[in-house]
Amino acid sequence: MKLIVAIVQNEDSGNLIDILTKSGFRVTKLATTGGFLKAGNTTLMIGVEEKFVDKVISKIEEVCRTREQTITTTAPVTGSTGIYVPYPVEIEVGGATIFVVDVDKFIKI
Ligand code: 2BA
Repeated sequence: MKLIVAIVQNEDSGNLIDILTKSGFRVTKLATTGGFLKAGNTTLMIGVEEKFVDKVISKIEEVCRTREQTITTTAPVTGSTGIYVPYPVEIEVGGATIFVVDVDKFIKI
């Protein structure tokens, strides 16, 4: 058995959970926060037999979009003035970050 851990954007999570559950997969949703943006995202845990891993990944690919996000960073005005000015930088977030890990034991009581 494998555990798929998928970090997705909040905007995609509802849709993705619906599609996965309708396809017969079980999903646990965790509310998480990205370390870089310090903004909310969603982590999904999906336990599946190995033969279904690619199917789940293709569902994630179907739903999760890459989005541009603007962050503000700072840079010195000129070398030695000690003055920093904020300026916007575009970054690309998502579609999804996916980890597939081996499950040693799966117990349901
Ligand atoms: P965050 O850490 O908030 O990162 C959001 C986006 O910021 C990233 O999108 C990436 O475009 C950018 N970014 C992150 N670290 C950066 C850095 N050191 N320099 C420049 N840009 C940086 P994604 O790569 O799509 O990642 C989305 C979210 O997935 C991340 O949110 C984090 O929560 C998770 N994630 C990504 N890679 C991970 C990893 N190796 N381990 C654990 N979580 C990861």
